[in-house]
Amino acid sequence: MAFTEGMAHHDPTHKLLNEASHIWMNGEFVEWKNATIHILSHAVHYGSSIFEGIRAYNTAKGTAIFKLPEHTKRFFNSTKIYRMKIPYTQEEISNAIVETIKINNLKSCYIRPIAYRGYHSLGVDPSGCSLDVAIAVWEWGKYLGPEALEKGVAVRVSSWNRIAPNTMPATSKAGANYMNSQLIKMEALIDGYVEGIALDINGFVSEGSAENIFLVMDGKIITPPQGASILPGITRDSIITLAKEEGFEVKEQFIPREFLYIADEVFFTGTAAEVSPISSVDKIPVGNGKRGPITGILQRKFLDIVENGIDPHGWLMYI
Ligand code: PPE
Repeated sequence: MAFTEGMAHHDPTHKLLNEASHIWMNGEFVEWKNATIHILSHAVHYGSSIFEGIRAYNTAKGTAIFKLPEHTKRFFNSTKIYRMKIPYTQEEISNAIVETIKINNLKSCYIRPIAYRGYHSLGVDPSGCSLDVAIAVWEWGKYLGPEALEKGVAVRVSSWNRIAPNTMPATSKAGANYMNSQLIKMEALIDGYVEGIALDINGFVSEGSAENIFLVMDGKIITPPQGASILPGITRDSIITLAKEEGFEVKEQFIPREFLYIADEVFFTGTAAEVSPISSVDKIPVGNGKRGPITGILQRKFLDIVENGIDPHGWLMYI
């Protein structure tokens, strides 16, 4: 019996990739099926890859990428932490992303830039290995299921902690971090939940396997600080800005686990997950178990930008 049995059943997003036509690899477009690497590439053995997740939306005013400069910046920061040098400028990568969307003729898509240590020698020491870069795009639906944004998702607190600050840097979006995420996600799915919430090494709320988390308590919004082993989420940043503009108090603070059970509203943010309400934590309903009013307001604000192109901040880049 496969130890992953039951996951496909519970995971509403479990389906094959929607293949697009071309992938950008080291400056050239190759056909989707030919975008391969050698099995002895360093990244395959030691997790030495860095990636980004970006979305382009088919807004009412045309196709636009959400916060491209911020994602590109984080991509470069993530590599710098690991002493990796991307052999392109941020501008070249941004341009390549735009070109990749164009050549694939997609109106909306998920964008996956990845930098990885390539084929040279094996052994932990990566010196000598190339740093290869690829950019893929594909159509990706609602990450936590078709009804997640409206109805919310049932989550559990993971028995796995998030990576500790002195083990692997959470600020870097490294492929290797997602081994921890996979443990969190698989455990949740096998137990019938849609997602897991990891606590940090000190027992405070950290984040989901691939989402940041927010709580609403007595009209105030709180979210874990950078020190709680979170990825500095770009959607998280956007939601903090939007919430403050709406007049809400937003505090970044360490959050004890039990706040998840007594909060009026809890929601996830992420590029893939967007703004997704959490309906229950460990089977304890959040509020009345439905999307809360403040989550609703912030979700609407976010969707107004990416769907309707109402973009006073200039977060969209039309292509
Ligand atoms: N935390 C983690 C661990 C994380 O992976 C993401 C994004 C976030 C927070 C939210 O960050 P941001 O997208 O900048 O708002 N996760 C990406 C990968 C998902 C995947 O399954 O792959 C994403 O949402 O694109």
